[in-house]
Amino acid sequence: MTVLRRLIAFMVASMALAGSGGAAFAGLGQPSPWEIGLQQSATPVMDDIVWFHDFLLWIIAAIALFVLGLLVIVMVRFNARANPVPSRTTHNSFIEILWTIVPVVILVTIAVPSFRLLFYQLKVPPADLTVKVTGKQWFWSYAYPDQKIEFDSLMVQDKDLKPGQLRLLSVDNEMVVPVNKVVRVEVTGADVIHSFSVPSFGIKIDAIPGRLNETWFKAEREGMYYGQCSQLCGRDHAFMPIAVHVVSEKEYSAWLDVAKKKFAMDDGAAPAPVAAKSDAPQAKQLAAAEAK
Ligand SMILES: [Cu+2]
Repeated sequence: MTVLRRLIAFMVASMALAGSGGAAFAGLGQPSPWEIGLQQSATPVMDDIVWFHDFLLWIIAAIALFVLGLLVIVMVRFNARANPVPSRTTHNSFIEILWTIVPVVILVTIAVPSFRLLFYQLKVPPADLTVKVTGKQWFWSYAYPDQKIEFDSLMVQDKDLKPGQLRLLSVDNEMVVPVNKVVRVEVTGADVIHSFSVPSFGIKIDAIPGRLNETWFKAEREGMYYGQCSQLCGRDHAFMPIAVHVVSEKEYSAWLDVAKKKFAMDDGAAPAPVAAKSDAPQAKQLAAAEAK
């Protein structure tokens, strides 16, 4: 039995090491070298996801250790040498009831917080701000319908990287949001299916052409948060990063002032018809139809 005890001690020790290492290696808003755990959380939803992940890890570890213990007992005590005359037992009602009820209890224990988390993620609270995100081949467009801003966000190429910018993650125009505000994110695709995902916010939602998906986040810490398209969408799938800059209320309104001039939304007015005069009504009609 000392072998079993040592084995268990070793497993527990390595698990504790992995657990603490994961927390130390995880970056805020971005991946880090040798990262083991999840990226650090910046939203209440991600806090819950991290909690649920750790909760499951303990349950899984306990089950794995229990099964390992049973296997070791069988191997040591019931091998042909140690136990030459096998027992002919085929039924044991008590154990049969136990191995039916215990898994049910475990599953219910997992299901309750799991569903609670699912509803928390899916029910968008009253939002302070709406951002419409459109996935395109191969970049993201952000629109702030209430502020009448719209802009594209393209990855910074390797040769253009400035000090402090991250390869494959930094973009020319970040999505900017104020800290501690509920942001409703409406997500759609313009060409193929993409997926809008920011690990530190605990959000990942498909951007599907012809459909408007909805999610939300409330970033509680200022900083840069990166994500990537998470749905294979073609040649440059790996090169359409997501960068969200969470700033103070003051910085946000300063950014908004600049952005309103720089990224003013096309208000959908029909473009001046270029067709010949006689075709003008037709061209207008076409333009009006397009605007719709
Ligand atoms: Cu994509």
